[in-house]
Amino acid sequence: MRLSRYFMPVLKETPGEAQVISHQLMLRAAMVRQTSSGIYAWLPLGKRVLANIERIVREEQDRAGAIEVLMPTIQSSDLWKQSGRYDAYGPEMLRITDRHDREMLFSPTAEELFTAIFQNGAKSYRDLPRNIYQIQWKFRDEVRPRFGVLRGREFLMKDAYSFDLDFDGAVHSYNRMFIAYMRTFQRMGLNAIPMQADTGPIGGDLSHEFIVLAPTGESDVFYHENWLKPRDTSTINADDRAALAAFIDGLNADYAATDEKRDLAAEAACGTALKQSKGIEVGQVFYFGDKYTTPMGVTVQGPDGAPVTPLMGSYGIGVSRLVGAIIEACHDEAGIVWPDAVAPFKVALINLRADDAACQAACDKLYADFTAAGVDVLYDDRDERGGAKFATADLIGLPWQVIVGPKGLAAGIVELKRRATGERVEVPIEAVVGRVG
Ligand code: 5CA
Repeated sequence: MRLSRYFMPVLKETPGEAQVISHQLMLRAAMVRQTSSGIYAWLPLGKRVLANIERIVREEQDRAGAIEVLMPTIQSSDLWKQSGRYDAYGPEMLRITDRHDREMLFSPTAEELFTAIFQNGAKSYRDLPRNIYQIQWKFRDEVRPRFGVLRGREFLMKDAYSFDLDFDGAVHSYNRMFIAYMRTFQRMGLNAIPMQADTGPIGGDLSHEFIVLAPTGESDVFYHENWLKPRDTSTINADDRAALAAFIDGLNADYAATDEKRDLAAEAACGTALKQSKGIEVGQVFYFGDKYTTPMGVTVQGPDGAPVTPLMGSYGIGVSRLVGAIIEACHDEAGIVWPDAVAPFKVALINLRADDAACQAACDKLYADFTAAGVDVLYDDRDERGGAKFATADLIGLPWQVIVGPKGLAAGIVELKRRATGERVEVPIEAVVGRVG
């Protein structure tokens, strides 16, 4: 993409409305604009990051055996009355009346709808276990939307729902999602710690929140310092029930709990290894058995012909919240420092002298070569001072900067800068695509 033809209205000043660094940087880097309280328009750069996060979430869900669907955002109130949540959900639910005076709502979560769709398609024990998910916008009329996309009213969520025949199967489904979450967040460069958590309006008796430590986080969390080291999940075979359960038990042996679930005896046992900090909840997994299937009358025919009530779990990831959470974890004074896996482009190609024919020709060729090699490049071909281009490149935080100026070019050299370390090396112009590709 040529910057001269892109839509990236970066801001020089930090907008006064933004209190936390991720929100400030997302506004300055032209990733989002607020259109109403807690509701955001995603500009091109933000949209690309969102799509990268979505892709990683989708790949790990698919790998864990979950099946993607897409449900509507607007739902009828009928199912919610059946489950008993229509009144219980309270003012966070955005209620809408259609022209025929029917009560509708904008989905804040989708247990009821997934349960109904599943009921409609699953008849026998052979149709279980299944885990069905979507990546879809949700709306919660939060009392205090704040910190940009970290607590929005409209936000993008991955929500998955598992259906099992028995408790052991349901725990295995929970464990599969647990390990998929560890892998998902690790791929984004995050250390998200699974913590025992309260279940709130979703319900149930078993739940973990996945928390990224950050001073700006809204959750107070308590954990054993072992959690500060990332865990290797690469060798776990998620199809092996016993091995997976043993691995997760091993992880949970290290204490980690949110404020509501503190265990003072377990904390005392941690001694000086106990840590306390703030964190951002990027995902949550729940097991709630028949909380929805029983009131909604869902059964399938069991192996012996008798009806069985499926047991359920649900599993959420805050896809749009992750954009902010990653920036909270990955930035410096100059701007964002994207982990490679989610960066909106891999390379910023900076022409220091747009008015110099040789520089322009060399940059045009590099742009074509990167593109041909399948590397996403944002080419700063604007007629601007070098200083302004460097500042923009640092602000938007692409992993690599390729800097082309007349002096180096005369010697066949360009500069390659790694954004994360600031390290700069001189590279022969014909070698640079291979160095980052
Ligand atoms: N149905 C369940 C799981 S599918 C559910 O709704 N879980 S949740 O309430 O924990 O939400 C899932 C994830 O969405 C959270 O972990 C959080 O990362 C994200 N999320 C929740 N509320 C907001 C919000 N107001 N703004 C941005 N992200 C949010």
